[in-house]
Amino acid sequence: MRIDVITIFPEMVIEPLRAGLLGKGIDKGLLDVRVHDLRDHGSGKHRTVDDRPYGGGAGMVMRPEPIFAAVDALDAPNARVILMSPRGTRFDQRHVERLASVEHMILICGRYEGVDERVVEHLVDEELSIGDYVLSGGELPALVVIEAVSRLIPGVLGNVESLTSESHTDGLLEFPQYTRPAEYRGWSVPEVLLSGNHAEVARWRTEQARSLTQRKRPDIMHDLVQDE
Ligand code: JF5
Repeated sequence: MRIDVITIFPEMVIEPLRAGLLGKGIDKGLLDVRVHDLRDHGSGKHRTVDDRPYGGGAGMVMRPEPIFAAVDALDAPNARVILMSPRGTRFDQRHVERLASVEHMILICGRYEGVDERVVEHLVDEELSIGDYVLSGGELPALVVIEAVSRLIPGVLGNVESLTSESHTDGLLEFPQYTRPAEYRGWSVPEVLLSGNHAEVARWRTEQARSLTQRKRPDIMHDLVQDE
């Protein structure tokens, strides 16, 4: 998989990519992430990428020319062009699974008050939001997309087993986990987990996952029942 990121803060994206299993996956060549400075396509001495909004108002808007030029320079007519933006559709594990089979994606990180609408209309295939809160730019959202998608690339995750039982893969939250000691400050690990009865353990975990999801994320539970 190839991912190109277009941003005015390349260092904000490059550094976090080096950490952990994602960094190892990149080192191994399992995915190819390239980060590009939008200012390379900016205008004038200050390599300007924004301008004042037509119609007036506070703040600045990202100009179309640098963004189109940055995407054109990648010479990738078949790549999926994604804009990280608070007005996009909410990014969830279904998006992750779909994007995991995309060969090449280009992530554009918005900044300022927004992006010229012609970029959205004529360049972008998809707008994604990671949630309903205000951020200064799409850089952290782009990292969220990269991390979530790269985990599904074979070999990026060390332990394949941990993938299959993970939260949100079967739609339920993960059951509670415990490790040693069996008693800590008087708080005991549930007896069943020490029993060695694997069938009992499996039953307990399934029930815990269901009740936890019902209690903490009734919205997910509702979606699951709808899909059945
Ligand atoms: C942003 C204009 C982008 O990209 C985001 C975002 C994604 N999910 N939630 C927020 O915000 C940054 C700001 C202004 C485009």
